[in-house]
Amino acid sequence: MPPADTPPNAVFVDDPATISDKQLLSPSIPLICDAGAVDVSFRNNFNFQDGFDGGVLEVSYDDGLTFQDVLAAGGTFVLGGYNGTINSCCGNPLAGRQAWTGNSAGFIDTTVVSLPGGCLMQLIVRWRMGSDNSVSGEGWRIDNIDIASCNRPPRRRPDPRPRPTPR
Ligand SMILES: [Ca+2]
Ligand SMILES: [Ca+2]
Repeated sequence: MPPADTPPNAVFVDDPATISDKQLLSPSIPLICDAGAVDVSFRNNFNFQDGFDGGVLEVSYDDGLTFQDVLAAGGTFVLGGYNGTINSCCGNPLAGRQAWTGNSAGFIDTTVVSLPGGCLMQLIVRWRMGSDNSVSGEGWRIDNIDIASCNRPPRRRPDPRPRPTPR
């Protein structure tokens, strides 16, 4: 698989033939009141043992105390959502969950997830890869991560039009 979408590098994790649970966390991002949706986008390149190893995207709104899948948190994939389910047979920590699995055959279209905004919360986004107890894959590469929250400016009232002065 190509090593990076934008040279020289990308985040990489291997897919071993043993049970593993590996995570990449974003910095803790403060969400202010009335913030709009949080959009997370990234480029995704994976080659996992199909259906047995895979990756998911999780989110915490309490500064890392608890995480849940972006879909359980009310997020929606705008592009590039999960493409399979992890088999429950063989010890994968992500057993039974929807995930990215199999071979994407290189970097695929930007994945975008739209997450609910919040008020005075600490948001952390977590990429998490789980593998089961046999058969390795190449792994997972992630590049060009962008996390954006748009707090729309308050609508301005149009200035009153000056009335023509009667003459
Ligand atoms: Ca890069
Ligand atoms: Ca495996």
